[in-house]
Amino acid sequence: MIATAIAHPNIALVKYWGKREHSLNLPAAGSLSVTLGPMCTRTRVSFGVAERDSFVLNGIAQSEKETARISRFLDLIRAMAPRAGFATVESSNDFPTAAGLASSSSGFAALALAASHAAGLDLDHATLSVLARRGSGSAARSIDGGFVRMAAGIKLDGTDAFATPIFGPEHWNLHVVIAVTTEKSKDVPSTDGMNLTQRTSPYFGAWIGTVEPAIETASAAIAARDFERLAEVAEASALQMHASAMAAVPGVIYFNGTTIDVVHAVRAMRVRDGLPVFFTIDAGPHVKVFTLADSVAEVTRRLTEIPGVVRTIHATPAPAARIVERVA
Ligand code: 2P0
Repeated sequence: MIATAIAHPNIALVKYWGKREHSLNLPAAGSLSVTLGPMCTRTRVSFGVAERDSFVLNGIAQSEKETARISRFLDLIRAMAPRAGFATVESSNDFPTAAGLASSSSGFAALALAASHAAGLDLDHATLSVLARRGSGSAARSIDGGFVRMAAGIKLDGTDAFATPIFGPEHWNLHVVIAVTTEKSKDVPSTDGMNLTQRTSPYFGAWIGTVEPAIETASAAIAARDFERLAEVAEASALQMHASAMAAVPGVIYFNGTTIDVVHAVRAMRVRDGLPVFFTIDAGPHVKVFTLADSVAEVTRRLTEIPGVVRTIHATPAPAARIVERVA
């Protein structure tokens, strides 16, 4: 069987940074995100036609190391569908990896959906989100569209650590302008950065304590379409996450000089000029700037003028991951 799935990346408004268990990839706390398009990952999986797993990304056959990560993930599918043999996986992102949009989020969401369908499995929503989480924590959230809440869960087997959509993409016409501050890919992979933070940062416990209250505040702000309230809680979550990472030994610093310049420019736009705008920053130097429809052109113009901003990418809330081709 062959199946092709599409999934969109997501950006967290309340961040995930730390694990309560490593082998099942269980988050230490919840998170809250918005799934964004039009950018997406498209992944085609066929089982049973090859003598080993193969993985082609953006037209390029991937190394043994990259393919091994995919094989370990496919083993989870094969454990549920023993008749599924080796797989051929072809995936493409229609956005650059260096854009700072977590390609692992859309990547493992698309792979979980395509591979489970190709193996003849019809998994329920929670099981699919749990499966995507095994590939990458943020991928659990890209199974859903719109505004999404991820639960940390308390069970040892991780069956309660999955994402749930809280509002569809149509609920709030938020816009995101990503200020790309370098074309280089990041130095410290997020898994390594969060593990080092958890092991060595004296602020890690304090960071974890901020997460659940921030999720409650952000959910209420999204429900009420209260931009100012969301701005406050989202900027705080991003800075608190980075503060805990910077306090690791050695400190994990994802910002470059332009990152800081963009942060100050966003603050000036909001406080001095009254524009609806706030920032968030992930495990890389780019700044994701949220705004509303009427201000997209002005915000984009101002971000583009900042020295060091290489280009901008525009995104809006997008739908859930979906199957687009199925061949028996
Ligand atoms: C997030 N990030 O909530 C946070 C904020 C980056 C900064 O989720 O170890 O690639 O594979 O579960 O999902 C990136 O981490 O980590 C991430 P793993 P993942 O979006």
